This record gives sequence, structure tokens and C-alpha cells, in this order.
Amino acid sequence: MTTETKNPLFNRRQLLGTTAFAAAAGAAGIGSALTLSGATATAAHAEGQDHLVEPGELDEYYVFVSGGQSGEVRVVGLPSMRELMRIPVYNRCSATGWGLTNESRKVLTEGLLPQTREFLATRGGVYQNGDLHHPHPSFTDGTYDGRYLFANDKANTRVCRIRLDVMKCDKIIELPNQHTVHGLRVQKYPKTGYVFCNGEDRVPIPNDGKVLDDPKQYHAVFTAVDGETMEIAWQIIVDGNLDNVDADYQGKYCFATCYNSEEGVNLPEMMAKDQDWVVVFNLKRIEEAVARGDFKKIGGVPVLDGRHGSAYTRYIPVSNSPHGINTAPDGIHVVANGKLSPTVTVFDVRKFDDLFDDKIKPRETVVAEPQLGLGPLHTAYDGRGNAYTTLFIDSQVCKWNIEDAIRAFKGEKVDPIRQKIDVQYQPGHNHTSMGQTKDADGKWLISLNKFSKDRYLNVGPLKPENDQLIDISGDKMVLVHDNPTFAEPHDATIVHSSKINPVNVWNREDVFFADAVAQAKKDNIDLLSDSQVIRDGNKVRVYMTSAAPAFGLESFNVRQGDEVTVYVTNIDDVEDLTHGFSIVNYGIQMEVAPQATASVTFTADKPGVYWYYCSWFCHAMHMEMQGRMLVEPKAA
Ligand code: K7E
Ligand code: CUA
Repeated sequence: MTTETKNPLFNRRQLLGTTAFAAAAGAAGIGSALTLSGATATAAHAEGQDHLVEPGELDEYYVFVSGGQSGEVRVVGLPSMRELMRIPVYNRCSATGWGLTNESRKVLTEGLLPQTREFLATRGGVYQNGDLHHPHPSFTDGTYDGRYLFANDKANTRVCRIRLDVMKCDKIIELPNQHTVHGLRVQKYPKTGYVFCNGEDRVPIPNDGKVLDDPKQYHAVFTAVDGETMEIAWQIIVDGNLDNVDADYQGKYCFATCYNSEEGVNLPEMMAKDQDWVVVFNLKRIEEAVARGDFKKIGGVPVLDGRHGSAYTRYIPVSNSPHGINTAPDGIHVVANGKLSPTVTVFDVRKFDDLFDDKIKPRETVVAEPQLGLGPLHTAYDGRGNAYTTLFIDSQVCKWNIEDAIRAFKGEKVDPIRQKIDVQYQPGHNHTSMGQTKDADGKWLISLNKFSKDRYLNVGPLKPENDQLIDISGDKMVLVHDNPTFAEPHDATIVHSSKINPVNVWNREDVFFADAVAQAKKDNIDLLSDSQVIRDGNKVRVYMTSAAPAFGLESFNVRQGDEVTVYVTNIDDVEDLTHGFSIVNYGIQMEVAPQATASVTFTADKPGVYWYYCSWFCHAMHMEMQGRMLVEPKAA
């Protein structure tokens, strides 16, 4: 091993530098002339669509933004870029009690594999972290249907589902056989349907320590989850590491970018070759194989072999280490983004039938390969035939025309690049309004930038990310707004507000707190009117209502060592009248929204007087909305 391989950062700089330098010569001519300088962009501000949402007015779009390593999803209004809500998923949330309440712990634990449950038994029973990159809403017939949002956890190999009617996560499952989930997208047609989950790292299957430093025996796995049941539909083993994924608009194929075709375990090995590939999955063939039993059952789920030579997959060579892959709203074109190459590769999905019938070679599905600039990572669309690709190294968004890129590929003298705009700085994903559906409307683009550097007041060594709003409704892109964000948006989806219809008040029949309702029924308690303590051996169930400004119980008694479950039901039927329940010095806190029941279980191991109070401001007498838990000492 050389000294260089021991210092991957140094090596990466070197590698990026080399690629960057090589590509710069080619891209510079196109880039500089069309780039709006910072000064020009500011001057052009007035040209942009009005992005200001006046006080009292509502935004036109919801944006579901990933919280990256914070583990949550954020709901943002567009064009104002105001943060509207945070939805805890893989994180713990002090405000809502996510990770503390029985309802959230059920979601966090019921989908874990048995061995993980065992692993977490001495660690509080739940993972404390997650890394949520890709939030994607469910589709029906090529556009959003407002039912669910799905997202990956790169850190602990999980997939979640968020109900968009209540904006709460209702399912989290852990994927067997897989090591990390990175790319996640959903089936667009006829509906979701499948949630496609890219396994990034390669590990032995099973990963039980019998195989260690023998990378030849490592595998990456691609998983299709059934979005309705949140069960694994099937898995398929592939060659290489999977990065990002997308699906077609016909319901026939999905496709993933792959890096590390070398199957190396360090950076120089992973970068050795000039080419990696895009792998295309044939959904019909896979479904038929599952139906006729042509799979191995591993970890309780059907696993197919999709490595080179498989009937279920095709591998299309592209330049080394491609990153994002994005289907255009025309339903025909798919763009794989070069990352280390200054190019993007455009496929025509109509050619995939012939590819699988071996009538054409893999590269014959490529219809364009424009050179855009340095570090192309992700591409978005305006529904008018234009694509917008982030250039990570150049800190730009490049607008280019798909048809012109196809003509140029055929040898015509035409420049597909329409404009480059500077963004601040180093963009990862970018997104257009409704741009990941057939209803792309071409009004707005957000560029999710990894570095903000000097764009905001200095907040110390850790800086915010910078999400920028760009008006794409006219011929020219115009930067209109900077929005700082905390760790760390990767991906987002911009959904027209007409597609989402959340409720204001919980339905008492909701399954989210059905366990509490069932237990109350057994205890002969009417949650909407009764406040009562039920002792059941050393288990104590405390039922109380909350109605501004009072809990149904002024106090309750338990004994030291009791296992106590407190059920709080918010009987206020008023929009936005949320109560909370917090027990001082007991680490207990939960949100109880209108007409919800929330519950929490803990051991009363400290004797004494402990006040509980309402933690969400609800009334002029909110401070007085409190009571006492009296814990009798064991000796007494
Ligand atoms: Cu490009 Cu995880 Cu979608 Cu980050 S990924 S940028
Ligand atoms: Cu109830 Cu504050």
C-alpha cells in the first residue's frame, strides 16, 4: 500500500483535480460566456417572478425536504421558502416526543429485524440516528396522489413511510441482506406500488462474521418494497455499488447508477476504471421470476440474482462514478449524471425493450451525451424540453435543451446549453416545481447547495447549507432567494398544494393510536371523558383528558418501581389547539394534537413529587395547566 492510499482525502482532491483540469479545457468555452456573474444575477433580481408571499397569504407549493443526517423531513412552503413543519422520522424529537411515546416507539421498533432488536436491547431499544436523503411522495398515473411520502435511511438501512394526511411517519422497516439504502424513488405508473431502494455498500450475505476481508464474496442488493404493505416484495443482487435510482412512466423499468464496478474497498480501487454503468431492472421479468419461485429465500425475503448475464438486468456502460439519475417528464428520456465526467448520459426508455430482447447493444440506448461542466450531480426538468443540471465543482446550474443535445449527438452543429447560473456554493440536488412528475410546470427551481460560506451571518465553524430559489419561468434563470438550512438537505420534492390535503383534527378512529384505544376499552375507559388510574399488579395505567386549560387529573399516585403508562387524550376539538404532557425531572414529553391520544410508558423509579405540565402553549391559563405525580417510596 502506498502512502497515498492511506490518505483518501488527499487522493480524492488529486483525482477530482485531475478530472476537473482535463474537463475544464473542453467546458470553459461554453461555460464562461453564458454564465451570469454574481453582479448580473443581483441586477436581474427584479426580473424574477414575485416570490414574496405576503403576511396571511399561502404558498403555492409544498416542498418535502430531506433532513439528511438530522434524520427528519421538513415541510417548506414555496415560493416563500418558509419552513412550515418538521416531521421526525429517524431522529428523536424533544417537542413531539418522537422516540419517547409508545405510538412513535412502535413505528421505530416494529419493522426492525430480530437481530437488530437484540442489538438495540441494551441501547434504549431504538436507533438514535438516521441519514434521510431521498423523500419521495407516492404516485398514481404519473403524478402525486397525496397519500404517502417515502424516504431512505442511509445510516441504518431503513425505509420510512409518512402519511401526508396527518404528516406523521407511520411505518419504518429495516431491509434485510442490505448494507445502507442510498437512492430511493418510487414507481410512477400505474401507481406506488414499489418503493425502489438502492443498496450501496457491498457486504457478505449473511453478514455474520464468517466472511470478513474477502471482497469477492461481498454483494450489493437492490430492494423493491411494497408501498402499500411496507413489506419487501423482492430483492436482487447486482454487480457494483448502487448510487441513485429512478423509475419510468410506463411501469416497466427502473434504473440505478452504479459506481465501483471495480468492486474495490478503497478509493484508488474504486476509481481504477474509466467506466462504470447504469443498471436497468426489468420489472415484469422479475415479477414473473418471483411468481414461479426462481429465487432464493434469504433473511425471509425472495432474493434474485441480477448480476451480469441475468435476464432481469442490463448493464449500460457510462463514465466512471455516475451519481444522480432522473427521468424527464416527457416519459421518454432518462439522464444519468457524470459526477467525475463533465457529461451527462441521456437514455431513451423506449429502447429498453430491444435491449432486453438483445436486439441492440447497451450503448445503443444512449441518445445524447452533452458536456455541461464540472461535477454534474443531479438533473431537474421544466416540462418544456429543458433540463437543469447541478455542477458541483463549478458551483453552477446548467440549463440545457434535451432535443438539441440529441441533435448534437447525431453530429449536428448545435449547442444544447442555454444558460449557466452561479449558485452559492457546490450544489447537490436541484428540483423543479412538479418536475419529477408528468405535470412538471416549469415555474421554480431550488438548488440545494452544500456550502453557504459567506452568504449568512457567521454562526461559527459549522455553517448552514444554502437552498436557493431560482425563477425558471422565463427564458433566463433568475436567482431570487437564499434560504439557510440545517443539516442537511440532499433531495426534495416540490408538490403543488392542490395535491395534498392534510386534516386539521385527528379522527378518533385513527390507527396511529389504536393500541391506546384498545387498551382503554379493556380497562372500560372512555378516553374522551374518563380520567382514572387503573392498577394492574405493578403496572399502572393513568388515563387523563386534556382540555384547555386543565388535565383530567390534578394528581395521581404511583409506587416506586411501578411501570407507569400515561394516556393523555386531547378532547379539544379546535383547530391548532395542541396540548403537551411533560413530567419534570422524569424525561417525559409528548405532543397531543386535537382529538389525539398519546401515551408514554416509564418506570417510576424515583420517589417524590413530580409536577407534570402542558408543554404546548394552549390557553391564557396554559402555565396553570399542570398536576402532580406522587411517587410513594418503596419502604412506605
Ligand atoms: Cu446526491 Cu444522497 Cu441524492 Cu446527496 S445524494 S447530493
Ligand atoms: Cu394545554 Cu398548554
